[in-house]
Amino acid sequence: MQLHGSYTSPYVRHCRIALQQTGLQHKLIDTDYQQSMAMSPSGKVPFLRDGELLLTDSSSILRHVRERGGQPFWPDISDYDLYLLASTALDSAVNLFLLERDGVTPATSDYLKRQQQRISQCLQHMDQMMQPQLPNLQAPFTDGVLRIGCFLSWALFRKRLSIGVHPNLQALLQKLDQYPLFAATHPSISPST
Ligand SMILES: N[C@@H](CCC(=O)N[C@@H](CS)C(=O)NCC(=O)O)C(=O)O
Repeated sequence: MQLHGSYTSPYVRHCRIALQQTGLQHKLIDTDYQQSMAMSPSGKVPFLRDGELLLTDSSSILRHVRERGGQPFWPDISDYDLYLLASTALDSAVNLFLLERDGVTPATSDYLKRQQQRISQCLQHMDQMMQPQLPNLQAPFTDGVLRIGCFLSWALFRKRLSIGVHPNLQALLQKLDQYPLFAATHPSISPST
């Protein structure tokens, strides 16, 4: 299997962790925006090639990897919802980040203000949802928890949020940071560093 992506992408990170957890043979191919636009219809990373199969989204990649690895894929509906909520917040945060690079900010767009509000509300909800689960959180972690962790870690790396106001999410990230597969895929770590 060939996973195309960048070392900083939180979506790619989640797929890399799942691939490591299953022990399936794979190769990560560093792919930039220009290459992904030419090689995948969505023009986004990650995308995965497995023989003839092309998968263009981290969700289908995760399902494929878990199924091939004989691991359960979202057996719990609340965990699935957390995964989707974290992905919604992450999509909005990446969107704001990339637009800001082009000089477009919420100051001039009501839609982008809504994106900001969406991220805050998702964070608040995830923080509440995590409180009762915290004592039982342990490796290898669910896909919902891994997605929240990949989102938070990326957002902190890019200085998109301060986590102090979300103590349960902070505790979740601390636990994940002690998990070797999570720690080894931090966005600051690329093959050249
Ligand atoms: N729904 C996609 C989102 C992937 C995504 O947004 N990837 C970003 C990198 S972190 C990207 O390639 N963005 C390129 C662009 O928006 O032009 C997934 O889950 O794989």
